[in-house]
Amino acid sequence: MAFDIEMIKKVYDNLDAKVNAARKVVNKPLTLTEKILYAHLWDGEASTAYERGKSYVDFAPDRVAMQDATAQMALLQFMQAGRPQVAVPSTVHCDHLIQAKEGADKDLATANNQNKEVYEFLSSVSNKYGIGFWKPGAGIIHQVVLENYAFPGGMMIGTDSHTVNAGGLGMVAIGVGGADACDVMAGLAWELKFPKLIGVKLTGKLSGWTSAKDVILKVAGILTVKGGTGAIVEYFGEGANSLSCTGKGTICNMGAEIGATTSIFGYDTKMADYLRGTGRADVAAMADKVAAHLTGDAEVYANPEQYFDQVIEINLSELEPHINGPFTPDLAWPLSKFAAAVKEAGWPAKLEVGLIGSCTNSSYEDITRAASIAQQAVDKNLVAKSEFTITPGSEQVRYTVERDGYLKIFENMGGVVLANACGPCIGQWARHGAEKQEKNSIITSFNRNFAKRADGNPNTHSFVASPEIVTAMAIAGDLTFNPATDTLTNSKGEQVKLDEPKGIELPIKGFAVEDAGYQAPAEDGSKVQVLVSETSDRLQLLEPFKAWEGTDLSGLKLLIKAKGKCTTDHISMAGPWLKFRGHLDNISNNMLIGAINFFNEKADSVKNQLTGEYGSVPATQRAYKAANIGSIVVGDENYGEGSSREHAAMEPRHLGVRAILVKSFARIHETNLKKQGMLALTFANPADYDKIQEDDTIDIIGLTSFAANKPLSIVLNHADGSKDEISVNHTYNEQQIEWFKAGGALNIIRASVK
Ligand code: MIC
Ligand code: SF4
Repeated sequence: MAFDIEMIKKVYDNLDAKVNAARKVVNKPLTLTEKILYAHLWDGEASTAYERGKSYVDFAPDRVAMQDATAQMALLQFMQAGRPQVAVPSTVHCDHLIQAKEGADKDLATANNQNKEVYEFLSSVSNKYGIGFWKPGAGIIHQVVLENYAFPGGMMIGTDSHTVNAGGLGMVAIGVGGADACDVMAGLAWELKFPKLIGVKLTGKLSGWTSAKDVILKVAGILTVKGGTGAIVEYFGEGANSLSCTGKGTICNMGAEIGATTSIFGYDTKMADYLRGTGRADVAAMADKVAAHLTGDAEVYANPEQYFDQVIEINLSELEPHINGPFTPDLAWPLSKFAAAVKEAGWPAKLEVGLIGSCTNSSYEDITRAASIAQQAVDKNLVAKSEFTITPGSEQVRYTVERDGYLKIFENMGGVVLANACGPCIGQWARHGAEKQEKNSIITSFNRNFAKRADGNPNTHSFVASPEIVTAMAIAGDLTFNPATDTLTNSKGEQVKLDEPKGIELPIKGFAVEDAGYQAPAEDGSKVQVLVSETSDRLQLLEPFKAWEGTDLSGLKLLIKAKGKCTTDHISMAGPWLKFRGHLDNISNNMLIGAINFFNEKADSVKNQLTGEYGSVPATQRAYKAANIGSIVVGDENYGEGSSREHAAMEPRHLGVRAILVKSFARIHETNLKKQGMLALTFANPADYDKIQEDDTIDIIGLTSFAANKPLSIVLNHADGSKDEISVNHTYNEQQIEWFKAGGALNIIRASVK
C-alpha cells in the first residue's frame, strides 16, 4: 500500500473528466493548481466554482507522509479512530530523532539505542495498519518522498511543513497537523480553504554561482514570512522549465518559509528525467499521456495577471546568489550587498560552521555543485577555516555520491558526513560549546534560521544560502567574503579565486543503494500488537479532551502576552524536547518557553496571578490548571509560523489554556488549534493588542451562539476595576464549531466508532 501504481493510474484515468468538469464551472482557462485541486474534490467532479480565499472545500488526498517526530501523535490519534487499515497509501520516516554528534555511523547507533521504544512503536503501528516504514538512516522524509512517491498531478498531505517539497515533482503537497493526517488515513475528507493563487513567472536561465535556492531566497525577501499565507504559489515560464526537478523541489520546499499553503511547478521534461532516473519510467510514461492536464493552460501563462491574485516575475539570468538571515528566513541579501550588511549590523563576521544538506538541499545536483567548490580547496591549497558538515537527504543519494567519490572530496576538505537525517536543522546537534551562549555565526543550506533552532544558543546568528555558497563561505571562514569577486590567500601565500560551481543533475551511472531502509507492512496486520508502556516517559496513550461546557468562558487569566515573533519553535521547541513528542504531558513542560513576555521582555517568565510571583510558563499554567482556572494566550502577527507540529496546539489544550488571541495566525497552526478544540481568535482591531494588561481577567462572550462569520466579544477586566470590551474574529465554519463543542475533532471520530 505504500507505493501504489494503481492509485496513480486511477488519478490519471480520471483526470480528463475531472479537469473538463472544472473547466465548465470555472468557465475560464485554468491554472495547474486549479486543475489538481478540482481533480481531488471529495465529492467527485466539480459542480460549482469555489471562491479563492473564502470557500472551505473537502478534498481527497492520494497519500499521507509522516515523519517520526510528528507521526507519534498522528498515530496515537489514528489508533483511536477504530479503523483496521489506513484508507490511502501512507508512510512513516524516521529522520528527526537522530542527533548529530560524531558522524553518521556512531550517531545512528546511538539513536537506535536511545529511541528504541519510539522506533519500535512506529514500526509496529505501521506494520499493523498497512503503513510503509522507513527506518532510521533511510533519509529525510521529503527527499525520500520525492525519490519514491511524489508524482505529477497528485495530492498529498504530510505531517511536516516541508511536505511542500514534492511540488518540485508537480504535486499539490501540503503540510498538516497529525489530526488532519489521522482523518485522511481514517478515510475521511480533508478540508482546506480554497487557496488564493500567486504566480511566479521565471524568465532567463541560471548561471555561475546562482542556483535554484536563490529563487526562493529572493521570493522570501519579496513576500516575507507571511506573504504566502492562504496561497499556493505556481511557478511557470521558460526559466521554470530549465530548472532541474530537485532544484524545483528546493524552491517549493522553502515556500513553507513564506507561509504558502504549497508551491508547484508544471510537469516538464526535467520531471520526466527525474522520474526515469529514480526508477519510475512507468509513472513518466503515464504522465506523458496526460501532460496537458499536468500544467497550466497556455492562456494563463500568457496573461498571468488575469488568472492569479498576484504575479511576481524573476529573471534568472539577472538573479544574484542570496544569503538570508539572521533569525528569520525572509531577510534577503543579494551576495554583493551582504558583506556591507554584516559590517553595518555588527553580526559576527567570523564564520564558525558551514552546514550543507537537509531536506531543502541534498540532491545529487546539490552535492556535486558543492563538491566542485570543496575540490578547489584541496587543488588550490586552501585550508577550510570553518567547520563543515554534510547531511545527505537519503541513503540512495548518500550511497550514490559516495560511490561517485564526492563524499571523499568533502572529507578531504575537513568535512564531517552526518547521518541521513534532519540533525542540526532541527536542533539535533550536540554542538560543542553552544551552552556558553557566545555570539557567533553559522551558515546553512537549510530553510529555517529562527533563534536557538540549530544549537539552542540564542546568540547564534544563522544564515541560509545554497550549498555551494555555504561551502565557499566555510572555506573562507568569513561572512564578508564574496566568492564571485574576492580572492583568498592559500597556504603558499598566493591569492586564489574560486571557480564557479559545476554540478550534475542526475548520476551518469544511475542511482544505486544497497539497503534503502524500507520495511513493508504486514498484509494482514490484525494480529500485530502495539504496546505502549504505562510507565514510559516517551509515549503516552491519549485521553480524550473534555467537551465544551456549553457556556461563555469567564474568569480566564492572561497566561502570557507574547511579544514579536512567536513561531512553533517558540511555542514548542524541538531539539532536546523532540524525545517527548509521543508523550503529551511531558512535552507540555516546554509550552511557550521560548516566547518573549511583553511585560518584562523575558523568555519563560510570566506572572502567576494567583500568587503575584513570576515563574516559568508551563509551571504557571499548571498552577492555573490545578486551581481549575482557564487561561488565554495573546500573541502578535503570524503566530505559530513554521512547523506543523500539533504539539504547539495540544500542549495548551492539555494544560487548560482556552483561547489563543493574536493579530494573525500561520495556516497550519490555526487549523491545529481548531482540531484540538481550542479557540483560535484574532483581534478585529489589531491595536487592541495594546489593551491587554498583565493582570487581566478575561471573559469570552458569544459562545452560546457561536456561528460562522460572526465575531465574538472579549471583556478585559483590568486589575484597577476598569474594563474594555473588544471584538474578536474567527474563521470557524460550522463543522469546525462542532469540533470546538465536542472538545476536539478526534472526539467526533471516536463517537462514530462506537
Ligand atoms: C521543522 O522543520 O521545523 C520540522 C521539525 O520538520 C517541523 C516538524 C516538527 O516539528 O516535527 C515542520 O517543519 O513541520
Ligand atoms: Fe528535517 Fe529540517 Fe527538513 Fe524539517 S526542515 S524536515 S527538520 S531537514
